[in-house]
Amino acid sequence: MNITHPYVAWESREVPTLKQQLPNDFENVLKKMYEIRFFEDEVQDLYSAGLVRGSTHLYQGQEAVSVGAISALRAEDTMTCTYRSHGATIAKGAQIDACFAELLGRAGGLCNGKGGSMHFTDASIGALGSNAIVGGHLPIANGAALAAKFLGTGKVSVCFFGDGATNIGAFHESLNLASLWKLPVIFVVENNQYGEYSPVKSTTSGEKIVDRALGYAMYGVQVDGNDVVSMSAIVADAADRARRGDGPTLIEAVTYRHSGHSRADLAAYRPEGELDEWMKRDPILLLENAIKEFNPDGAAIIERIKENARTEVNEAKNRAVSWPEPDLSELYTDVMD
Ligand SMILES: Cc1ncc(C[n+]2csc(CCOP(=O)(O)OP(=O)(O)O)c2C)c(N)n1
Ligand SMILES: [Mg+2]
Repeated sequence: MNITHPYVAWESREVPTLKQQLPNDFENVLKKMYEIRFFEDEVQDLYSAGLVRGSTHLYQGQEAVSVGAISALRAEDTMTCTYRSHGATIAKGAQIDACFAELLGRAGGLCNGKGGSMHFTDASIGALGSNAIVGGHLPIANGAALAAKFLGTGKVSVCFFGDGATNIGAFHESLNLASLWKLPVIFVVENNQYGEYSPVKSTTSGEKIVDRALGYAMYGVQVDGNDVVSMSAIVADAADRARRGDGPTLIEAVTYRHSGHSRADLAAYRPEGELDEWMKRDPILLLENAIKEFNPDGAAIIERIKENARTEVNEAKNRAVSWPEPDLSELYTDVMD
């Protein structure tokens, strides 16, 4: 299928890559990616130690998507995401100790320890919520965008969701309305190749998910989600268009989750060698390689940033572990009756 429709004209656009340039602020970008990676590695350990109730969905391998996207946005822009939420929420600027505390059910957590892994939310930084209902947050992203348009704040609403969500009614309803009303939304589908346990090709019609933009007269672009420079450039363009009043964009970020769907899933359904191939394109490795390529002191810079991130994440975990659970008198606060 060869689509040459104007709305997917970006297919032929030159997208900058890590082979050509570093992110402007490459030290901070790398640090954020390490923070997310080390955070998720710690979460795996905390979960195995029985300290995390419920399940968790880890983000290792997808760091460049949210870090790249959010690096192209303004602090006041809003963000919504799925239950695989730790990465996007940290990328948006959440305090890491408060994230650990939320997972551990401690007071001082993002939601006072009452939401857990699948409900990371921090409205003070524009992280408007993580959602366990697949596709459930796309209408919420539209709502944030409608508010921005109505109030004239100039804010953009970025919405991260999985490939599986593109088969849900709320995806289609939200894209339709966002396009019709020219809402300042950026829909970022993180195509990590799998739904819960099924390969995307076994559940999703069409050649590329991004082609679905066409049905809603919306700009769409497929991008290498493991290349933080490409991610950032495409989101910067989408944000410009949104702020100009030209409406939403669908971005398909092609990426891979390194671990199983959730902690109960060993991902035995993956073909042999697939993970190894993707590990060669680990988004952190790609950025490290580019830093070494473009900077004679690259290796030393990388080591310094890595150690800083490791120490900060470790200290944040130790703080959160020492915090108390919410007081019993808090049982009925922050809940709906
Ligand atoms: C409406 C709804 N249907 C089914 C589920 C069960 N479920 C949880 S995660 C998931 C897979 C979603 O895959 P994808 O959108 O690709 O996101 P990923 O987990 O890969 O990030 C499913 C079917 C759910 N939570 N909500
Ligand atoms: Mg998926």
